[in-house]
Amino acid sequence: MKKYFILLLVIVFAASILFMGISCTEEKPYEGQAGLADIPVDEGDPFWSPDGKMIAFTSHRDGNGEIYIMNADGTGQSNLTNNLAHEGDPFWSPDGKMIAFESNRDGNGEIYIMNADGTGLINLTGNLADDGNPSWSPDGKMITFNSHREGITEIYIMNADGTEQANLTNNPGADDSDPSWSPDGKMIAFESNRDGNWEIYIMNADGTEQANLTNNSPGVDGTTFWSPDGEMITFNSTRDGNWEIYIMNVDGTEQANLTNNPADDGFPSWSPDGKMIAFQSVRDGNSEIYIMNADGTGQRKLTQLQ
Ligand SMILES: [Ca+2]
Ligand SMILES: [Ca+2]
Ligand SMILES: [Ca+2]
Ligand SMILES: [Ca+2]
Repeated sequence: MKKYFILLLVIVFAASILFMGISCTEEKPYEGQAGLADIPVDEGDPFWSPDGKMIAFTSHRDGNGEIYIMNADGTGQSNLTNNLAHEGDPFWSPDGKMIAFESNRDGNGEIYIMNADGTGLINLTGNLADDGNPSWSPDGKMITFNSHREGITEIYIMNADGTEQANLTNNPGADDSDPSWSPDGKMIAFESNRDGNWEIYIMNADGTEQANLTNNSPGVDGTTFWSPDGEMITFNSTRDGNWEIYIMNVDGTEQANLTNNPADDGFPSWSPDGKMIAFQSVRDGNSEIYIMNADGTGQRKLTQLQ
C-alpha cells in the first residue's frame, strides 16, 4: 500500500538529507485518501507512454510533486506541471495524447487531465473530498480512480470528460484504492483492506464479482499493473520484509519476487511491448526510477537526483 511504502521512502530520504547536512523545507503532505499521502520522494510513479518511447513520473526535485516526462532511456527530462501544489500519479491516455494525474492545487485531491505537452489542463472531479490514482480504460472512454467523497475510500468510474461519476466498489466498511484496468477493459484490479490486511483484488469493470487474489499474504500488497497481454499482474508487497516488486498470474497463482533487494522497490509499470518493467527504488539512498526486464534481470537506474 502506497502509504507505508512512501513512509519508508521518506525515512530514507530524510536520513540522507541529514547525513548530507542539508536543510530541507518540509512539504505539506498531500492529504490523499486511505492514507495515500503522497509525501515527498525524489522520483517515483513511473508510467510508460503507449508508444513505449517515453516515461512519465512524479518528481520532487523542484520542492513539490510535479509530473515529469523523459525519454525511455532517461534523457530529456522535463517538468510538465510547474505548480506549487502536489502533482503525482501520472497515467497516459491510450492514444498517447493526454496524461491524467492527481493534484491538490484547489485544496484537495482531484483528477486532472492535460495534453502530453502540459497544456490544456482540465479538472475532472471538482469536489471537496480527495480524489486520486487515475487509470484510463484501454478504449480511452472512461477513467477509474479512488475517492473519499463518501467518507471512506472507494473505487469510482467516470467518463473521460468527468461526467457520470459512480461508485464501483460500494464497500463502506473498508478502503478500496489504486484501480488498474485490464488491457481488454473487462476487469479492474485494486487494493483493499476489507479482510484486515491489504490485499490485491480484482473485479469486473462494472464492480461485480470482487475477489481477493493475494489471499492471506502477510504484509501489505498493492499498486497493481497488468501485463500488456493481460495474463499477469505486477504489484508491490512487504511480505518478504521490505518492499519488493512481485508478479503473478491474473488468477493469483505463481506469485514471484522480481527485485529481491534489501532496499524498498515499488510502483511497477509494464512497458507496452511487455518486455520491461519500470519501477522506483531507494537502493542507492534516495528514490529513483529504474527499469528491468520483465523477468527481473537487467535492473538499472534511469534518473539521478540533480
Ligand atoms: Ca507541483
Ligand atoms: Ca476532490
Ligand atoms: Ca496482504
Ligand atoms: Ca526490495
